[in-house]
Order: sequence, then structure tokens, then C-alpha cells
Amino acid sequence: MTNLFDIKGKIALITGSTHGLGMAMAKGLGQVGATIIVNGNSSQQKIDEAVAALQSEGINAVGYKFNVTDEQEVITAIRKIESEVGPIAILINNAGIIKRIPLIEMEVADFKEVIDIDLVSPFIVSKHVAKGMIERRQGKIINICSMMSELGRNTVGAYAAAKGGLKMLTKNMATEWAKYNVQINGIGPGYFATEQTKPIRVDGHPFNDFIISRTPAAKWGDPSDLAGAAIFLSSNASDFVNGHILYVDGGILATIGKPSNEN
Ligand code: GCO
Repeated sequence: MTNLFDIKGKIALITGSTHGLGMAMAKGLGQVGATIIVNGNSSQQKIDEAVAALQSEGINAVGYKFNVTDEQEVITAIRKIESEVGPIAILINNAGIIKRIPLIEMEVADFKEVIDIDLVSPFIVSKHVAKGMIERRQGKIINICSMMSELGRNTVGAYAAAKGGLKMLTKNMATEWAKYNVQINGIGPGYFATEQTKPIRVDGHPFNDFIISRTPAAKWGDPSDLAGAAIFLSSNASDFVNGHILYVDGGILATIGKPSNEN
């Protein structure tokens, strides 16, 4: 039986992969033989450092700096990647920001910035990568959703609107592109120990205790916990899976939670 999870030699573009969950998925796919395209827009130094970290583990990695919200930059970058490295077989739309501000206090500009990066950019990048995938009749697109694709939380209204929209955009991409043998799915991470969650994860922070009690696995996820889901949705093992959001959340969405006096 061929290895359904084999992605050796496949080229995977992961947006926002210089750190955090993006870097973790880059490592996961790279360690099983995929060629990783690292993307970031903050600094060339961060991209170079991320590429070097992957290469130090024997992973074939190349870095490209471009702004995922700028359609012309995306078009140029995809052309450059596909001529210099090869066809993009796997796209993970991971780049995203969060602004923790109560809606009543949030400036419209802040709201729009979150929507632009977290929802509009996956549309822009997917639209231009999918053109090649559709021509080749093969491709995998993974949109990084969130618990906030399903649930609201104080102060993250713009992020929840974006991630809820990204869930439905995933389903619509599947509706329009699945007939070309392109599989488009989502991964919904629960609460993971990253820089993005550091402010709400420090010991003694009430949210830290809340998440531990609200997660049946009773811990924060480690970014490496996402590798398996990313490999599955990037491989032939998921060729008949489409429009699905795979939650990797330690069980948060499975439960209403329990009172503090129950174990
Ligand atoms: C927050 C967190 C979450 C997580 C993740 C959960 O402030 O609630 O940052 O948004 O990052 O998205 O799935």
C-alpha cells in the first residue's frame, strides 16, 4: 500500500511562517520531505533566520518576503516562486493578526486591518495559487481558522468575524474548486502556547486558569501538535475531504465545560 501521507518533494507555501504556528507547520511538513516556502512581511532578517532554522534540520526551505494583503505583490511572488522553485502543491493560509479591544472601543481602522489580514488575504493568495492548481488538476489549500470560527470571546470581535468568515470562505472555495481535484479545508487550532497568546497565558493570569479548566486535555497546545493535521490535509490521505474544518483543540469544542468543583 502506498504511503497515503507521503508529501516528499511537494512544494508548500505557508504564509506568516517565520514564527509561531506557521513555523511549527513548516517544520512538520518539512520533516516529512516537503519543500517549504517561508513567507513573512516584517523583515528579511526574520525570513532568513526562519529559513536557516529549517535548513539546520535538513529541511529544504526558501524564503520570500511579500505582503499577503497586496494583490500585486502576491501575483509577483507566486510567479517568482513557481519559476524559481516549482509549482505550489500545498498552500497554508496562516498569516494573521489579532487585536484584543472591546468592540465598543474599537476603531473602524483597527477592525478593517484585522479583516484585511485574517480574511481578505487568504482570498487573495488562494485565488492566485488556485489558478495553477486548477490547471494542474491537483492542489491542497488549508486555511488556519480558530476557536473563534465557532465561538465568541470578549475583546476579539474583529478576529472572530474574520475567522468565522474564513470558515465559510473555506467551504465556498471547496464548492467552486473541488471539481478540479483541489481540496480546500481548514485547521482550527485551540489555545496554543505561542507569542500571540503569551499576554493571556502567563502564570496567574485568570485566562490561563480558565483555558486549562475549559480544555478537556487540561493544557495549552504545543505548536508541534498541529503537524499531524497539516500533513493529513496536505496529503493524498485527505483526497476526498473538502470544506472541512479540522479542530485541533484538546476537546474545547466538545464540551460546555464544568463547574470548578468537578474534576
Ligand atoms: C484569544 C486567543 C485566540 C487563539 C486562537 C484560538 O485571544 O482568544 O489569541 O484567538 O489565538 O485563535 O483558536
